[in-house]
Amino acid sequence: MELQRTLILVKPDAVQRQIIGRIISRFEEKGLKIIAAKFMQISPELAAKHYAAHQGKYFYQGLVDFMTSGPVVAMVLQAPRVIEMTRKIMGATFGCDAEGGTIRGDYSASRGLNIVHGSDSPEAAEIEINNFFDPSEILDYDLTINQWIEGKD
Ligand code: DAT
Ligand code: MG
Repeated sequence: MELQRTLILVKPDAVQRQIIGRIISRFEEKGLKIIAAKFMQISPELAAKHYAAHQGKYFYQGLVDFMTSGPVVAMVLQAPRVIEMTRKIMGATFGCDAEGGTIRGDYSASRGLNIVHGSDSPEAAEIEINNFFDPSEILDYDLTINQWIEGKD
């Protein structure tokens, strides 16, 4: 199957709550391959690019303020259908609505402070990954356990 990539951000609320490891573990435990990762501060310019689709909405300024309020962990994950899988693992947008068993359902009781970002389409993923990572930071190594995760179909 065709490989997909997605941009995942462990948001400032998760960093402050010291649950970075637990959030990354949700994706690792699923068997998804991390091909880039860094601890970084999002600038107002980068936040504006990343959330360009939400510019003008009532929550936009609060969202940018939140995302630039402290460091995040940015990652690129790669697998067939990784966007669909990560969106399911993350859960509904608002933590207060998200199902138990999802990251947001288990860790967020808020609307906007929802722990994690994941791209919502292949087109968005390509733009978002380019916004956050230089191609030299993406490492497409061989994960030998993949034969036991993806199978042959
Ligand atoms: P998602 O993060 O599930 O892709 P989104 O792209 O629609 O959701 O929105 C981006 C972020 O903005 C989301 O994670 C939380 C915040 N947000 C969205 N809609 C909001 C609203 N109505 N009120 C407050 N924050 C909102
Ligand atoms: Mg989104």
